[in-house]
Amino acid sequence: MALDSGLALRAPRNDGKKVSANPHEQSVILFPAIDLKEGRCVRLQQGDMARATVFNHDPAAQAHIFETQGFRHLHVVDLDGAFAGKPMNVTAVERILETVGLCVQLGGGIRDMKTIEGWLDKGVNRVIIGTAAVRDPALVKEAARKFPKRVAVGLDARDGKVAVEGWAEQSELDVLDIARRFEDAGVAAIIYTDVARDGMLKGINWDATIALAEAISIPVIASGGLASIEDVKTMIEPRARKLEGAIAGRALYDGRLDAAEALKTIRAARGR
Ligand code: AMZ
Repeated sequence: MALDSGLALRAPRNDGKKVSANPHEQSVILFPAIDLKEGRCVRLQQGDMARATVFNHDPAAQAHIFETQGFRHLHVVDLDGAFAGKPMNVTAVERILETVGLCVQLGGGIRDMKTIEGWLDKGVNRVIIGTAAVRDPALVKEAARKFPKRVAVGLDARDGKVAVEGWAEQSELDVLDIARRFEDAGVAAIIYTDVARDGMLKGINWDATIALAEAISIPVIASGGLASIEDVKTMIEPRARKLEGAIAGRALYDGRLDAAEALKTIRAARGR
């Protein structure tokens, strides 16, 4: 199949949500996370590959567990890809896509148009671009133009400054400055991760995340440290109304966050 035409790409999966012109009318989304390292499903602490805990040797089986629990979305990160600058866990991602019908957003090592098109064509709903959003913003803008609603930007911050290359490199650039670059570019979401909290179960950095969401018009997804049902309750508070949702990793794997309770809490807030 020709990869140079957006029209040739497979249509995105239906995420089962009513499409609204006003994103704030939509309910928040809890994204369970699968981080891939050497074909396995792991969780890191503060992004450190040396502090990896393997939670499942079969990422597709893990994706199936999340689907069975009632999730409709899935956040997948190719960790080796984020460090290498190119996709590394291709087979594992393909198996996930074949196994579940979830709406998959994928990041890690997506740094050029060919890779973006390749993943979208394979059935990824939304690609996440981190390092290239800092180094090559024109790529993000072009991709967002070509694939509306299917390109998200991942901004991973230490003390408000964006980290890149698997978080091994620290830039001097402010999260807000970078986010503003994409204000009118048609980017679907900004996924904001507090690196210091990631995998630490200390709770999401709500103040920083909400401040970012209030400062820009792009929907923001909170990530890093989601610890318990309390974070899910914060997600549905009025002060978090501009958030698209949040990502849950370790808390789901170690049972601190019960999937059924979390989804019930969100559904109740939605009023059905
Ligand atoms: O945990 C890490 N060290 C890490 C991580 N989770 N490093 C990068 N990432 C994720 C980002 C984003 O989703 O949160 O990888 C994606 C960015 O990859 P890239 O290759 O575009 O910078």
